[in-house]
Amino acid sequence: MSRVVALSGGIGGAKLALGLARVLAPQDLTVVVNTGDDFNHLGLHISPDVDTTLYTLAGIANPDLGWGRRDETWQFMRTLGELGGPTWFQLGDADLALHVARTQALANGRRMAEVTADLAHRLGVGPRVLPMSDDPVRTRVVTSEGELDFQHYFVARRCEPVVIALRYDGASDAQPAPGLLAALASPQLEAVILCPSNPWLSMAPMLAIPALRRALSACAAPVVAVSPLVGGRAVKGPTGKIMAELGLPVAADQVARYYGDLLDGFVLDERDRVVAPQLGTESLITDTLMRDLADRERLARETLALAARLSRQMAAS
Ligand code: FO1
Repeated sequence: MSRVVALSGGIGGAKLALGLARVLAPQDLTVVVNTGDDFNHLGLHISPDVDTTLYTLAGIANPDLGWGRRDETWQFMRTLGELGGPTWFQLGDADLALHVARTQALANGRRMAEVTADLAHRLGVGPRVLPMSDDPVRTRVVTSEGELDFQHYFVARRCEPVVIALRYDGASDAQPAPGLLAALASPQLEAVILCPSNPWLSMAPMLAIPALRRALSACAAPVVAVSPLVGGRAVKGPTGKIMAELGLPVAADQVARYYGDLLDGFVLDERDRVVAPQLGTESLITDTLMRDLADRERLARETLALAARLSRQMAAS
């Protein structure tokens, strides 16, 4: 059973997942990934956060885009455009092969967790990568222009519409992926890390799965979140914009407040130290910007050290 379970969504989360993968033995880490961004496009089942995580852990992620593969070619997309097909969602040639392989496996009745494990193995990814559920959950964005499915909001509309509310369709009926509840209840578990992903877009779909949220609440190991904001702003993506549109102050303590009583600890960026007193939980103040691999490993080590400190406190209390 894993010593560490990390919950991760998009690009920011995958960076810390890589840091954790480099400081832990493969068998000691399980990365649980959001699938609320999944959608069917061109007849393919596309699972962006899973693929970003797989590519990042495999060392083949596109360093510029943050999604898709490095050294990609675009013959398929170019030709599809010439044939009048939709090009708003860019699919590289090698990335396309993964979507076809996954779609084929799912069509043959294999479940998401099993397909993901097989892809991880073929890509040489050591840690276990688990989708949050085998069941469909879809993030829906209620905006001033009506309700949009996630990729239309995020990619087609570049997050411009004003967000009124977010929904996670299917979450209330979804079950955690096979093995996930056992991992969270395991006596070997030493820490649960909520990676620095957008809480409302990438973490919320996972926390909206009732049995998963209950298991996190009941977890004997410390649950530590890493702030996705630096200096009161998102490093990348719409976290700040969404917080403001939801009427929340764009400040790191609002993230800790959002996770609420799930948290035993919070890793706060030193540029946000002013909000530390409002966190309402144990915290570590450090440089959370992950500029390079060394930063990813350092932040992973510091986050695990906070969890270890909390474990000692919990054992002593
Ligand atoms: N994001 C974009 O902004 N534009 C794209 O064309 C795009 C294509 C794409 C293809 C595969 C994939 O796994 C991710 C892709 N993404 C694209 C990113 C994706 O929308 C986001 O990474 C997640 O859904 C949110 O983190």
